[in-house]
Amino acid sequence: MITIETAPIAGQKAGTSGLRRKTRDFMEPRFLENYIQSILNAIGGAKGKTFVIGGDGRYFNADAIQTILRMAAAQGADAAIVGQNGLLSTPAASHLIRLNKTDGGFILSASHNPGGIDEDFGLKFNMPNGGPATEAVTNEIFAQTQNLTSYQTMESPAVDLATRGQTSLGDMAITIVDPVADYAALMQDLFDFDAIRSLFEGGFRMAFDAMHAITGPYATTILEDTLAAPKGTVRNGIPLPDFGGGHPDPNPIWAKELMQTMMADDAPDFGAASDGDGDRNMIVGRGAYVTPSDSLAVIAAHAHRAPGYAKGLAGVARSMPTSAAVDRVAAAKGMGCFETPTGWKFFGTLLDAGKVNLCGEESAGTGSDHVREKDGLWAVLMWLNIIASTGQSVADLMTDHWQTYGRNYYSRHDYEAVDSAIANTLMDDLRAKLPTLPGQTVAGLTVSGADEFAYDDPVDGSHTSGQGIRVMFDAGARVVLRLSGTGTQGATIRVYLERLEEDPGKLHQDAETALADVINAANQIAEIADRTGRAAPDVKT
Ligand code: G16
Repeated sequence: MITIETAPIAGQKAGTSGLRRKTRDFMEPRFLENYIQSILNAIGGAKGKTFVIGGDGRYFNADAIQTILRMAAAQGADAAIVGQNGLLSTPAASHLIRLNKTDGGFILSASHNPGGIDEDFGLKFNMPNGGPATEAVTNEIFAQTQNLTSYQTMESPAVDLATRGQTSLGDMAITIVDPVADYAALMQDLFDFDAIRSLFEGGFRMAFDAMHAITGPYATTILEDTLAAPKGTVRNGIPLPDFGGGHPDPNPIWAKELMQTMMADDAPDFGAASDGDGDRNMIVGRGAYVTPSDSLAVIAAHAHRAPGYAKGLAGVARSMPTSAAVDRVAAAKGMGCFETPTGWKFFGTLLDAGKVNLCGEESAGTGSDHVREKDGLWAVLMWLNIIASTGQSVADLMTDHWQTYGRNYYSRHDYEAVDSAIANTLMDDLRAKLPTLPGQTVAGLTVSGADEFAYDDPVDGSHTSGQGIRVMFDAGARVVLRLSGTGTQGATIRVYLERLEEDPGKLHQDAETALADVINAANQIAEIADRTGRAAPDVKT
């Protein structure tokens, strides 16, 4: 073991999901080492512990893993379980942490952000329950980064990550595992693989866009090799360090080719995509895009069709900016329903306590208590199971759903790379005028309430404030504004727009049209165009 003197590096503060920075920042001397040491200090050291380690394969993934292995071995860790070639999807890492009852895991990913030496990299620590570090641990890691004076590592040649099986580093045992096998077995336990296989054998056609990212090997093994989907169902299935130069974010903007395929006359029956690290998903039927909020609601309504959920759901949870579509299903079916801040880490206590077994977010994340992360392929398999069990198309499932529960029209507008000072002032000024808003009529909508979301965790009692500004209008309309916690450049202002429609004759409008008044109200209240100088958002999803 060698001890290297260091000094705190400013700003090593985790955002919504771990530390995300430009790759070149992570490659600066001591940047990665400082953060790893801060994690190890925050969790009481590495001695005697076993960690899962893997990432989404982006540029610098393998180098970062070697650094983690050296530091863990030098500091007395017992064992490490590493995905072959350093690859593990985020949900597969969560599963391995739980399956092997380890002390947690290091996941290397900046999720849906682009990869490459000039793009983004990230690192997060997951807890022994398989879920992202809680707020308390995250805060402790940050505190450690501010007081660090040294870190411990060792000198050693690089560990061979390409060969499966046992190896070691110093006294630490290392197992290099197939990244896919255990995860695929878990999916087989949860879903009716025979029914889904029959669907494909009957000529059902699907297009899955892995976006040159981590889900390629998982989707190929499960969909094509196990469920008999035709070869070529999985597109862009080889993970690349720069994701082919793309933006591996599964939404209609960044998965444009898939959207074009699905909107064409000869479209397949079903389309789906997943993101850089495999925890996000996009669901699209022939001519029918499903918003993440609607997907969550449909899954809540139909999950009992999958064998792993046959007993029904105890409860559901959604992040605050996610639409209330799932709340309507929960109310109708008598399930518990929870509203949490943005970030999967806030679902952990509810899942561990058995209060909920389905969670979802507007940011294309859906998952259940099978792991403690959102899970892209899980959502895709759930939809396939629902389609196989109901015999309905995606479009028909959506129509039925809206007729039963009403439709929560929904859209998110993102203003990216805004000057941070301008974005912060916009939010500060909006916060200051919240008390004056109720009763005012803006763009024809009357404000019924306005506040800044704060959360009291019903399980561990922790309090989290400053989680987004919400303005509620009469008749089920709402605007939420918050600043993204996952960007690496300036600030991203997210504007979440929603309106409930219960008139059966108005369930099939274009969302932007249906939300026109809400969009106008948001712009007037927050003065977005004036303050940012942007006439329109950069991304609408
Ligand atoms: C992360 C979190 C999600 C969150 C999303 C968006 O997703 O895990 O819980 O909803 O960021 O966060 P923000 O609006 O702050 O950018 P991922 O897929 O990037 O890990």
